[in-house]
Formats: sequence, C-alpha cells, structure tokens
Amino acid sequence: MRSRKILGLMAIVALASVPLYGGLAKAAPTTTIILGDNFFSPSAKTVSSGTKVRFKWTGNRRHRVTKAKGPGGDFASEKTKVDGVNLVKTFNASGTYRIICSVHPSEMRLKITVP
Ligand SMILES: [Cu+2]
Repeated sequence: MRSRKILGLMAIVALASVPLYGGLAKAAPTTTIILGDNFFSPSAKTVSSGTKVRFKWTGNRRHRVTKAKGPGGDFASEKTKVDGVNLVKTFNASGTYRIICSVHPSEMRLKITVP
C-alpha cells in the first residue's frame, strides 16, 4: 500500500517534470545598443553567436542604423527619430560587423564582434 503511494507520487513528479524541462529552452541572449545624438553607446561590443541586438533610439534627431561591412546580408533600419527600439537584429555569423548611422556616418560608428 505504501509503495503504491510512493510509485504514484513518483509518476506525478515525473509527469510534472516533462513540460518543465521541455519549456526550459534557452532564450537567445539579448543586448541593447543606445542611439543618442549623435553616438552609439557602447560604440564597440563583443557578443556571442545568436545574440539579439536591440537598437534603442533615445535622442531627438533622426537616425538610420545601417550595416556597412561584415558577414551575411545587408540590413538597415527606418530613418526615424521615434524613441524606443526600432531595430532588432540577431548576429549569428562570426566576424566583425561595421555599423553606421547613414545620416551621421562620420560620427556614429559601431563595431560588433562575434568571436
Ligand atoms: Cu544618426
């Protein structure tokens, strides 16, 4: 009788554990780059492969995040001055990415490195 109870309890624990482990898929690492007037902060960052980079506008001027160099296809954001995250980009391929603001290309430069 007692062992049956224990077995039943073990079965419940086992069943309860399945969705728990199944649901623990690791979330992608995320980091945020700030856009101000006229700078990226930080202006250089090393991120692990698969990191989601959020570009967050905080200034009063229009900016347009644009990939200038690096692995994979080109990308760019809208040209906007709306506050908040206006671009989210996942960096998978190893290499050095040069990113600029195409409105302020000489001031606003960002280097993202994926080892
Ligand atoms: Cu800009």
